[in-house]
Amino acid sequence: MSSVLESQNTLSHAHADILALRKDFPALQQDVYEKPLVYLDSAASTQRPQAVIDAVVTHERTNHANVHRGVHQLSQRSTEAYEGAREKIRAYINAGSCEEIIFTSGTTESINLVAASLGKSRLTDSDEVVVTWMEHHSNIVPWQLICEQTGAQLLAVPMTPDGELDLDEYDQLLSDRTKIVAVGHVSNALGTINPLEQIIAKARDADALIIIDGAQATPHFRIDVQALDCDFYAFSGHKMFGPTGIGVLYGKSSLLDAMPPYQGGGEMILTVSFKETLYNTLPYKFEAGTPNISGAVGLGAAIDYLSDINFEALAQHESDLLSYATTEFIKLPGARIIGTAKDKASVLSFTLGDIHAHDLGTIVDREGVAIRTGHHCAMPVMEHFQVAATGRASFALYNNRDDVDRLILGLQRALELFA
Ligand code: C6P
Repeated sequence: MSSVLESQNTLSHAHADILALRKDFPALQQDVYEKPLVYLDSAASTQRPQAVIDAVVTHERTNHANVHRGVHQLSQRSTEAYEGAREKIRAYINAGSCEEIIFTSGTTESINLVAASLGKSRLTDSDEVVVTWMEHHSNIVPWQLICEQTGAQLLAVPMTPDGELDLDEYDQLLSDRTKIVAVGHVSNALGTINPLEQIIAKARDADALIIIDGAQATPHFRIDVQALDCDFYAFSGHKMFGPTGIGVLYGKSSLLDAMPPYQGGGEMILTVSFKETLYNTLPYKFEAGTPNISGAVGLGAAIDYLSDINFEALAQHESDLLSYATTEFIKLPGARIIGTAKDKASVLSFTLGDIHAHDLGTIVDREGVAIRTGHHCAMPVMEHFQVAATGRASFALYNNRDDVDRLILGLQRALELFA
């Protein structure tokens, strides 16, 4: 009994620590329209803690030079910082080696890299690629492009009315023609958390490679790529408290080694001649040109920041926010939640009567509350739910119940205006 109490006390202490994190984010300390800013658009991009801002500024002020190219002091410092960030990311997601961590500009580029390189080398017109109706366009269009080029077929797993993947249909779609399964960990438009263990196990049974779009998972969960046993995992720095223009593709080294380069240029080669060009070793084979060095350093600092967080307390905090927001939202007349999966990350996607989502967004913005409105780059999701657009409030570690109250007040204001 006392150990249960002890662990509850530890958790409530850790929860208090989560609530205290808000002060680390300078952008959240400002007013907009003379009201304190409430930022509920973290699924589009999270705010950055001071530690990340400081790391980027320090790098730009004192350590900037190109990486891997110079013998001089600044180039060495810059290379150390850049490679240091790679090692932090490797350790954080438990990848086997730094060869498996490719820096990209973000999730979009990571998926395009796999689709172009793996697709070109592996797909034929008798093969199939399986995605889902829940995907962000970044995990649909790159596959459409490579299927057009190779003649492979693109199939999509449908959703249930709640916005969960229909796993029976997934079973039906898998066959010995399936070469690649590409699926999101968490839906940006619905918040649905997909049962990756089952999805990956079924892909393995079909002998298909599996790539996970983790853009919306990394701000909420600690990822262990070896425990997941996925082949590729893609994510973006700016959705996990790091800078924009930097992201990661994790890939198993045996697969990356066998894949052709994605882009040609400096850094990705060992030797170049008109007779023969030899490509660099991993991960550099996939990092053509001068990379986003301070972006990588900033992402390394975001990883340091996340490493200090108690993820059990964070999960409890975000689940409390989502259930409070859901309870308060459905009291409003005309409230409809889009996406009611059993397992959801802290995303509330909704419509309110006949009020257009863009009007809702504009009105709540005037009340100091930032939400996203539109199709969220997930048009098949909108088609499934037969809506043109939704309003989306997405919560991160720095939000609290007061933020939810301000959102509800803003939505009440919209109802008054449209009454
Ligand atoms: N979703 C949103 O508001 P980039 O732009 O490459 O960092 O991430 C693309 C991307 C890929 N997959 C998922 C699941 C995503 O949510 C996103 C970005 C933002 O929902 C912008 S559309």
